[in-house]
Amino acid sequence: MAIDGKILDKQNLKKLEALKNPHVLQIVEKYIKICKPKKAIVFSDSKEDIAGIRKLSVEKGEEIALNTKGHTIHFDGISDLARATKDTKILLPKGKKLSRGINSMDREEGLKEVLGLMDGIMKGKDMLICFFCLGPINSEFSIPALQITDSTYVAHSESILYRSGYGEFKRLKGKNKFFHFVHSAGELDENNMTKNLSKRRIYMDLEDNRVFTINNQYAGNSVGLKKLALRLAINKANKEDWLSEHMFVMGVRPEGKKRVTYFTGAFPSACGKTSTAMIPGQTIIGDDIAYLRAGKDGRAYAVNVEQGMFGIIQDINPQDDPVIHDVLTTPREIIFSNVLLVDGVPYWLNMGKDLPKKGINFSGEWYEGKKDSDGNLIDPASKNARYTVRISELSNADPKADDPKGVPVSGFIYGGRDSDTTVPVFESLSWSHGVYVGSVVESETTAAIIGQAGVRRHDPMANIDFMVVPLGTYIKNHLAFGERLDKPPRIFHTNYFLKNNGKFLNTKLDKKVWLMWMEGRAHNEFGAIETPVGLIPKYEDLKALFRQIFKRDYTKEEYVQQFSIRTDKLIDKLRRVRRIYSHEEQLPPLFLQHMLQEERRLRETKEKYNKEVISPFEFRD
Ligand code: SPV
Ligand code: MN
Repeated sequence: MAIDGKILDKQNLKKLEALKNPHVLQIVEKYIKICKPKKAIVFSDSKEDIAGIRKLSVEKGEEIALNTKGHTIHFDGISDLARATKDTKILLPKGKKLSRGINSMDREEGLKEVLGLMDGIMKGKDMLICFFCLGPINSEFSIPALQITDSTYVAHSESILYRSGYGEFKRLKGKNKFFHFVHSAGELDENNMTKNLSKRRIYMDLEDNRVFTINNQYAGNSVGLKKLALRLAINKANKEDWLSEHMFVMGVRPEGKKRVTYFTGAFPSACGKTSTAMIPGQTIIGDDIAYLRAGKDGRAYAVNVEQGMFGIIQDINPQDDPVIHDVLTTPREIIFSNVLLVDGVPYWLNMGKDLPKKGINFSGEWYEGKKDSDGNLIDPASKNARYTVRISELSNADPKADDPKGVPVSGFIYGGRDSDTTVPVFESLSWSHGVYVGSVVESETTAAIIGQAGVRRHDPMANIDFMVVPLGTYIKNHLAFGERLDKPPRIFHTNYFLKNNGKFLNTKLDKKVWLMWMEGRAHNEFGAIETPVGLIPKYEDLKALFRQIFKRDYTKEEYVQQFSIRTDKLIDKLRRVRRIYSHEEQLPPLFLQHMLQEERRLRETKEKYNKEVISPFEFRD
């Protein structure tokens, strides 16, 4: 091989050659030539290699060791605290088209630009070459992934978040069936934060199953296997009849019943996804990304693509999230990112105690009252500050978390952040209606994406940011997936954020009741009331569940406030969604039919009852 022995020494070369994969060698050779690192280091799946990544990250200063054993902290920099959607583009070959609003550019042009910017980008740095596996190893779901990066933080995060894939690459027997990711944090400042943010680029090349991402550190942009691989997998899944989704996977375990019912759930960022997967008494398989395939028994099977969590830390306190709080405050391998650091201790927003008035954060030295260059006050910790930890560290990890077969899924849950339109929980009328329900998810934006917070945004299946195929194709694939199954999952929709006069109508804990109602529905244990938008719970069932779970009264007034059907608001939402879909070519007729039928049902209902807000009790006759 034509790689300079000073850059890739014999020992490292041996590890690469042991994979017996010419494609891997070619890729490494190519990017050593382009990025010009000082040295290239190959990481295998040995314990020493994996532990070595963490050690290197602390030595290089990309992470700082904290007082608690195993804990480290990393900062991304003030303008790199979330996913950079504007800088993220799909490289489109000539003649191909995507849905409106999906950021793309000509493939040839994009490749030329990004490869140009990558010229010498690793000068003076080490190139880290790591092998991971998306999904459990040695399974129908496995996709091997090669990560090339100059960031020890990225490599370390991936060693926590993903299963080691060195063995998977050996199992490839020389084939090129893997994804690859080339990342560089670019030049770093004195605090080890990316300097050249104006040259931040995140370019997806679907043709070659590869992604280039440069001049960034925030994991949603830099960690190839997370949202970058999700995009490549959506493309692959849509060609191969399976699903790649922005979904948690969890085991629901109703008290007193000896059973577990698996659910997956898709929610836009910061809309209660992780907190649903972490509801006390249940078990978690994954909190962010799932692959789903049709099993031989006619059911849908899901795996967690990851093995760790990159969770939002804001609001985690001993009362609301006891399990995670305990994990975050005891010794184990954890990376904290973009929290406040004071004397070796991490602090985050709403952690249940007062925060110090000065320390180190993503802006460097921080003190209360510090302002950014636009004159806005800088928070002590980012609203999108996160923790990275292995799921196996959690006491509620599901025993089937790594099962190569996956788990059979009984229900999908879609949810958004909606203050005034949809009820807290409902079930779709059928699989195809459920696909429609998922496709019209809307959410008020949050801090997980750079830009304005609080704007209503259409986010089909909470997957819009990662949509690399036309929406019509994606929806068609969903419809077909369910049609192939004898027992498709039931599809539910939740909204934890309904308000009245600015006040939330539900507590954070209420979602456990909705979850148990959905679980019961999956076993035909509860009836439901049919409304124009879907099936809603009966008062008696919720009353009994609130009593059983929280030992509290659930009043008829609460029920009416929460589960009334707001016809005008729902028609407004339909109008917004219809406008978006009117630009879409090749939408499946069945999907359009559901849209029209739902609007007709809403209008007829409004007319029949001669009012716009209809109490759930009125639907009973
Ligand atoms: C999300 O925002 O949906 C996340 C975090 O899970 S990120 O890695 O930024 O996508
Ligand atoms: Mn996510």
